[in-house]
Amino acid sequence: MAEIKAQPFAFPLKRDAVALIVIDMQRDFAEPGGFGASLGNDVSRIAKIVPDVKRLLAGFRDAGLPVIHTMECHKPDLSDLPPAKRDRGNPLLRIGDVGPMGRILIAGEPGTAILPELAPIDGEIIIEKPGKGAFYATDLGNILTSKGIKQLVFAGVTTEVCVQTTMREANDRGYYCLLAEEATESYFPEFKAAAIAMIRAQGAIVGWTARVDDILETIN
Ligand code: C5J
Repeated sequence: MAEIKAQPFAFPLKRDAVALIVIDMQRDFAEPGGFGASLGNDVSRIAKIVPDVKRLLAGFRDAGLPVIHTMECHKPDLSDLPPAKRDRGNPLLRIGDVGPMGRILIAGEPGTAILPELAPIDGEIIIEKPGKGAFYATDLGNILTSKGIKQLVFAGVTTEVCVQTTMREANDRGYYCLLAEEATESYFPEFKAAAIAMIRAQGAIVGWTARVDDILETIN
C-alpha cells in the first residue's frame, strides 16, 4: 500500500477511496470587504495559501481523484441562520447584511463565491453548508458513502474553525483524515499551529498532517 510521509506517522493511502476536500476558499474569507475582514482579520494571510491549494487541486485533478469544495453560506431568507450565529461578530456587518461584495455569506452573492483561481471544474462536488462543519445539515455524508470515499485530504480555511470542525466530524464518522499543512491557514498563526498540534497529538487523535509536496509525490 502507498504511504504518504506524514505526522505523527505515515498515512496509509487508499488510492481508490481518497478525495480532496477544499474548505471555504471563498472571497468572503480572503478578500477585503468580506466576512473575514469585517471581523477585523488580516485577510492577506488567507490569500497567501492560494498557490499551495492550487497545486494540491491540480495534483488531485491530474491523478483523476475526486475533489469536493465547500462553501459556508446561508439561504437568502436566512432560514438556516440561527440567531445565535447571526448575533455575533461585527454588529455593523452581520451575516446577511449588504457589504462591498454583496450580502455577507449568502448563497449566490459575489463575496460568497470560491476564489476564481480555485474555482470548481465540471464534475467536482460543491457543498453549501450553513455550519462550520461540512457534515452538519448537508448531503456530504451520503455523497461520500455513495462514492466509496473513506479518506479525506483537507485544505482550506480557517484551520481551527471550519477545517478542524469538519475534520473532527469526519473522524467521528470513521474517515481517515489528512490535513495539508501549507494549504490551510488561520487569521491567527498561533491557532493554526495549535490546531495542527492537536490533530496529530496522542497518536493522531483527529488525524494526520503532511506537507503538500509529500502528498503530491504519493498520489501521482
Ligand atoms: C469562519 C471558516 N472562520 N470557514 N469560517 O467563520 O472557518
